[in-house]
Amino acid sequence: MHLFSRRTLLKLFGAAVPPAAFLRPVPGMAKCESNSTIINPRSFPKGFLWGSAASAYQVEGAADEDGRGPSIWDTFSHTPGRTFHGDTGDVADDVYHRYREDIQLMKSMGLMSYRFSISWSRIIPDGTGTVNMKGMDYYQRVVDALLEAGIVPFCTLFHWDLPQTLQDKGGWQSRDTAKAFADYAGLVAGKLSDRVKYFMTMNEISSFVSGYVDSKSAPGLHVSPAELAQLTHHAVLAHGMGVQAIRAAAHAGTEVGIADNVVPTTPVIETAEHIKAAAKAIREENARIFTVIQEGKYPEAYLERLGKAAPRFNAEEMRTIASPLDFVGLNVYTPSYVRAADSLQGYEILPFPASYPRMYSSWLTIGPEALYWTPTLVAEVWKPRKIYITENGASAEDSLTPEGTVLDIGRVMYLRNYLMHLQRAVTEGVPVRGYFLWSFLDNFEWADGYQRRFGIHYVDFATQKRTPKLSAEFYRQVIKRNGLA
Ligand code: PNW
Repeated sequence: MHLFSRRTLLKLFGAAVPPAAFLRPVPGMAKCESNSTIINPRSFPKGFLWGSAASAYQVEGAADEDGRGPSIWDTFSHTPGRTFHGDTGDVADDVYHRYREDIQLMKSMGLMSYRFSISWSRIIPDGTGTVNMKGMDYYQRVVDALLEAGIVPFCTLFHWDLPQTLQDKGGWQSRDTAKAFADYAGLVAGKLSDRVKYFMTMNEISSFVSGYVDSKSAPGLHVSPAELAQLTHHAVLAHGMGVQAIRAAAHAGTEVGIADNVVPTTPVIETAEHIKAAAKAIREENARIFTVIQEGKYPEAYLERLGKAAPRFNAEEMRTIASPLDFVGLNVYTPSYVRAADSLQGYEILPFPASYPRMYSSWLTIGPEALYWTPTLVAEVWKPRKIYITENGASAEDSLTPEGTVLDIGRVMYLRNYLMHLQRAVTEGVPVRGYFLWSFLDNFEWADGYQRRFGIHYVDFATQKRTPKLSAEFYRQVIKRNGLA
């Protein structure tokens, strides 16, 4: 199969140029006016949505309040030895009580959109059955406060915090969990879609299913490859059933998508052969999640590789999994460098050398071009209607200076370079409509606890005081200028 036309390949590899006038910097000035259009070599299209993202368990706290039931992350973080320092999300950023002030802070820096997630067990404490209206009311208040501040809410329905009661019944190993998720998703969409236009079913399926094969995330189990393939199938099925339930319950005009951390295949050198290899790799490497959601079938190579461990499925499930989406959300942090190989597969993913530059998480290797290539290849291979970058950001070992500021120039460096590459993609016509920086506040970084900070606001977890970092000022300027210069 030819993924690229000759013309596209030439565009990508030879003359990867948008209209020359747009690209050419104007000597000595950042901007020049022409026919009343601002030509700025570093700007984004008018209406580009600048946002920030967070998730319920990482920021809310109030773990035991107003009828919330426990989730697998409460259980996991309270199990000795599971998280750094024994940290939990019991209090986190206390956003449950402080959301009004935080939304004011968002407004004051010009943030246009906020991506938050809903804690399933706050709304339905046991995962199925009785609805906890107090939990629902909290999200109603959050949405109202966002709208009042002129901030567009983007709502994720599942960001890893499965109700513990459902885990006790098998969690994602049980197909019933998919049905429970769809019921919950429909319920929330019915309640919020009069004011929330954008819903994402799930965040990073590959990350939360990894909790069934490693000890670093909830539920911290060790299942067989066959069981992993089957439970991952249940998760993508839950996504598809969720899409249908949201559409059935939501007001007209509601847009539905997913936030996925696709394997971000990036050609190691920008030549035609490596670009082609990266395009092949993005389909194959995302076989069990993004590819099946886009195409409604598992690639042959994936099923062959698994052999007897392949998931069981039927045709109707496959149609459900591939329910059409209004947008796709991509979480992009790192590159996976690909080069062409003389093998049946046609490509190989290169390992990172030990000395490769990273941010303050061992997995967070730096490769700004990932924010060009991931949306570019996704657009090329699957042609989604719209793309949002639903997460991008960096961890750092931040500390307050004696003057009480945080000079996180590492994070500023990271963001500036990644955004340059996003701008490159958008300028070439890749349909990216917005960007959500992870994260507005330092927060509970899962098994890494509070040690690895991702916020553009520093949080003193003893006092809950928020202090803007230099990166908050950087981002404020990006938003204000709708670009990098
Ligand atoms: C994402 N990796 O997680 C999540 O969506 C957030 O909840 C999280 O806080 C954020 O990124 C920063 O970590 C990831 O190992 C965690 O490649 C780990 C990886 C990727 C994403």
